[in-house]
Amino acid sequence: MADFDLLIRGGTCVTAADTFRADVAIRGGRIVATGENLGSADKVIDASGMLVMPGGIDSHVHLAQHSAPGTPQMADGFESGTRSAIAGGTTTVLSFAVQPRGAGLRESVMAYHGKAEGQSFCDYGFHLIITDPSPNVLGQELPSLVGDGYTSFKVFMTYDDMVLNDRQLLDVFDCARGCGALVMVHCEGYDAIRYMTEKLERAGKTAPYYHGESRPQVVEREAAHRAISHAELVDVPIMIVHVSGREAMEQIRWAQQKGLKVYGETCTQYIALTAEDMKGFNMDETGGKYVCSPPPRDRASWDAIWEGIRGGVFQTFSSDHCPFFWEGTEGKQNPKAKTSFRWVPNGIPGVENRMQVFFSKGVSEGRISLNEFVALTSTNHAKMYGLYPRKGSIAPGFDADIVLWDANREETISQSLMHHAADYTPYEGLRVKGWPVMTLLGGKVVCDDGRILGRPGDGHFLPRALSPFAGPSARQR
Ligand code: DUC
Ligand code: ZN
Ligand code: ZN
Repeated sequence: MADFDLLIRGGTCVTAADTFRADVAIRGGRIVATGENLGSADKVIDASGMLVMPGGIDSHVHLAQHSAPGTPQMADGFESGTRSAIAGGTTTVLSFAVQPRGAGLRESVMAYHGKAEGQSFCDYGFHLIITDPSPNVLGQELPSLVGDGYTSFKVFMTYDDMVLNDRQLLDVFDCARGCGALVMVHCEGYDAIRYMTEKLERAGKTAPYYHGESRPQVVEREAAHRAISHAELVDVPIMIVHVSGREAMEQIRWAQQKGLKVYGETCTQYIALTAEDMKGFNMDETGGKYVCSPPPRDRASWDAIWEGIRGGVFQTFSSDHCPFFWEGTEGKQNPKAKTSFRWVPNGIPGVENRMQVFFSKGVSEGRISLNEFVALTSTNHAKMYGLYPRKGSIAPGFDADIVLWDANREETISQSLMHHAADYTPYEGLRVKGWPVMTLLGGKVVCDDGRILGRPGDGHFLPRALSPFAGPSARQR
C-alpha cells in the first residue's frame, strides 16, 4: 500500500509567505506533507517547471442571482459558473444569497441552496445580501444565520431594489457588530446616480457609455466616506468592495491610517478595462458588454489601483463575476436597455480570467511578487472570510485545493477558451503571460489544461467561521 494518494513532484510551491522547492503529499483530500523524498503514492503528477499554488478563492461572484421581477436572468448558475472557476484555477467561490424585499432571510438562503446543491464543480460559501433589515431580520434571522456559518453579508447604497438608507445602514452595522459578522459595502450614492441619470437622459445621452458618466468617481468616493463614517460611529469593521479608482482607494487608505478597521477589495475590471470600452464601436450598444458598477475608469485609475494593491490598502482581488448574456432578450441587449443605459444589466463575467489577468499584469509585468499574488487571490480571502486554516495555503492540514501554474505560458483570452455560459468575455483579445495548467480540488484533478475532468457536485458548501478581522476595535469593546 502506498504512503499517499497523490504526490505532486518537482514543482515550486508558493504561499503568501514563502517560495520553496518541495513535493506535496496528499491523502484523504488534504495536504499531509511537503518536502523531499516523502514516500510512495498511488499517483504522481510531475510539476517540474510549474508553480504549485493554493487554488484561487474568489470571494465575490454572483451566480444564479435573481433579485427583482422583470430583470434579466444571469448567464451563469452554479454549474457553469464554477466550471469556469476551476478552469481559471479557482477552487472556492463565495456567492451571494439575496434577500428579495419582503422575503425572510432564511427562506431566501434555503432557496439559494437549492440552486447550488449538487451543481458545483468547486467548493462554495454564501454571503447574504440584506435588502430589508426589518426588526425580525436584525433581531433574529441574521444572528441565527451568522451562527450557522453565513458570517458575512453585503449591503448596497444604491439600486432601487437593494438600497438601504443611512439609518438602515447604521442598524445593519450595529447588528454586524453584535454578532461578529463582516459587512461588505457597495459604495455608490443612490441619489447622486439618479440625479446624473435623469440629467443625461434629458440630454439624450442614453448610450451605454453614459453609464460611466452617471456614476463618476465622486459618487463612489462620497458613498465610501459615508460608509466609513457610519462604521466609525458604530465601531464595526467594514469591507468596501469592488473599488474602481483613486478616489475610493484614498478614502480607505485614509481610514486605515486613522486606525479604523476598513478593508478594501478591487477587481479585474479595474486594472484591465476603461470607460472607453463602454463606447463600443462608435458609441453603439456593444459598449453594453462592459457595463458594470462601479464602472471601469481610465488608465490613471489602473495605476491608482496598483498603488493601493502594493501599499496594502486592498486585501482581496476578486472577479465580481456577474454574468449576463450579450445576445438575446434576456441580457445586455434587452429591449429596455436599447432605450437607456440605465436598463443595461450591471455586471460582467470574469471568474475564469481573474488569476490570469492579475498574474500577467501583476507578477509577469513586475508589479507584485508571487507571494503577494497568492495572498491577494487566495490566502487573504480565506482569512478575511473565515475559511483559514482549511483553505488558502500549501501546508499540512490544508485542503488539497491546488493550481499548477505555468508562469511562462502566453495566451490570448478569447471566448472560445471560456467555460462559462455567457456568450462573450469582456477580456477578449487580452494577451496574458501566466496560465493555469491543472486544477485540483480536494486532491482530485478537476481541470487539466482546459479539459474539465470534475463533475457537478464535486464541490461542497462551506459553513464559515467568524472572520478574525470582523471584531470591533478595542477602543469601544
Ligand atoms: N455590484 C456588484 O457587486 N456586482 C455587480 C453589480 C453591482 O452593482
Ligand atoms: Zn456591488
Ligand atoms: Zn458583485
